[in-house]
Amino acid sequence: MFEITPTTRLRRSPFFEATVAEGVSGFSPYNHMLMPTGYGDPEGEYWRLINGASQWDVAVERQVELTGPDAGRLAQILSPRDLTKCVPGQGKYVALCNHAGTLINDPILLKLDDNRFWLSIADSNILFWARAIAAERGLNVAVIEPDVSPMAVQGPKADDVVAAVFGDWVRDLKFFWFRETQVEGIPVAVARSGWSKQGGFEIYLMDGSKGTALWNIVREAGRSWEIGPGNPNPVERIESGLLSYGGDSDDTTNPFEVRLERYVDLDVADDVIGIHPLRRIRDEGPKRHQLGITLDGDTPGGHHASWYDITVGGRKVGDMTCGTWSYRLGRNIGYALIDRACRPGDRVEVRKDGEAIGATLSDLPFL
Ligand code: THG
Repeated sequence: MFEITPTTRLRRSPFFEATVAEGVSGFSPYNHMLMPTGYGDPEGEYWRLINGASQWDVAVERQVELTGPDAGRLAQILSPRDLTKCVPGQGKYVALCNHAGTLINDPILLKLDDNRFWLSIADSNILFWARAIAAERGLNVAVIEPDVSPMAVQGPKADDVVAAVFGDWVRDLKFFWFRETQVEGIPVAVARSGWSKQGGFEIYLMDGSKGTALWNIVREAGRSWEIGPGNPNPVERIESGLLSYGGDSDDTTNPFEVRLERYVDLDVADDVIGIHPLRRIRDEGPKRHQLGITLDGDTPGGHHASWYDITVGGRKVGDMTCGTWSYRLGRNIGYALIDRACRPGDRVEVRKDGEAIGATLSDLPFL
């Protein structure tokens, strides 16, 4: 076997040492950083997320800060979701598109005040993109990466853990809303957020030298609820229907194809990037859509590291973009990015390692 050679271009998170102390067993590059991908017990880590509290280093969700008089204008130009009603302390899930209406990232936008926003990004370079757009549009705004690193606490016990650290006010936070505060002198923002459907929070560390300290504060507070380490969980997120940008999307995917139409407001201003092609795609109807797919058989299969062709009668109709063994369903499930003519209930084949595996399409989410 081989190893990934360390370089300064594959940045470590402020929580890196803490995750090593927890026994991290793997990493994957994400946004030019190392993202923990497990702690040696995939099934145990899954059930901890479903039944308890799971602590994640998600500093790879890097922040792009927009600051200045035109920060709000730039945020709206970048996002085809109407932001006029977004107020300080509120976050929103947004679908960034390019000039062709192709999805280029799906960040959470946090409005800190009228002149300051964070885009908490998925895996693509939005710092370069936002700077280029700001310059081309002549906007008075600085685009920088602040010293901000998210840590997630997810699962049904997450409310108790995070309330034990910060107080009961966190229980009243609405989804994607956040508040700036501090714990033992460490500056943070606490948001109800996270890439699972089990509920929970994200704690945005605002001092990268305090990663281990913050990790251990949460870990200690979580003892009573048997908190333990985890990571954005590929099994739970597929069961729950969450999108993985760059995993389930390719270089031509638009938001309508991957169930993000709720986040596209077609009547935003004409200067919003991609809005013209998005209006046209909406009128004509997207060519593909995203469905669930369940493989025949009940032998646990592995995770996907590539897309597999989906065929009907030997003809390719789409791609299986992700797949996993579902512990709760006892089946191999995944997503299909597939011709609009294919419908839930249809039978298809997945071409995997020279085999044709029978499968059935379904609506999402699975659970
Ligand atoms: N946390 C932070 N930044 C992130 C992510 C995160 N950046 C990248 C990536 N994850 C963004 N992707 C998503 C995708 C879906 C959701 C959150 C982040 C999500 N969706 C819910 C749903 O689809 O049901 C609810 C959306 C809504 O109600 O608007 O939660 O995890 N900091």
